[in-house]
Amino acid sequence: MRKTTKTFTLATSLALFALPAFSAEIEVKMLNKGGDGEAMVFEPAAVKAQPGDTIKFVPVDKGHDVVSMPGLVPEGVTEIKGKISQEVSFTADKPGAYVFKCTPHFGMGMVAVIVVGDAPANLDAVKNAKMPKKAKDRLDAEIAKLGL
Ligand SMILES: [Cu+2]
Repeated sequence: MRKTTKTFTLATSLALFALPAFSAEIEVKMLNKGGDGEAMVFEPAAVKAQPGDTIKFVPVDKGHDVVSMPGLVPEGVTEIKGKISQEVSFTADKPGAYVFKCTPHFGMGMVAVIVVGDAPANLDAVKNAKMPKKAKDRLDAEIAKLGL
């Protein structure tokens, strides 16, 4: 009996792996303080996603917003923008890098980068973007964490 169950489980697991388009929902928290002690953060601030995944920004702490940065999203992506303390979800259909800021805390380095697919075509634009030093430093560090 036990053996049959095991065999069935293995077969089921293999079938799940074989599904081509399994899309995930990835949650990014908006926080006054991150796990590493840093103030005003998206957590995680760097996300690797696959086309079709949904990214959900959750205002765990109030007073934050999430806004895509002009020129720092894949071509053809329209602005993604929430109001202060509002949850925002979007489906990352287009491959590339998406940079988001929190308007009130951008100067304090509150940025996030979502990379969809393996080789973002707009990575250079993102790396060379002009922004406040704290935001730039955090963005550089997060891109490095993704190995890009
Ligand atoms: Cu904020």
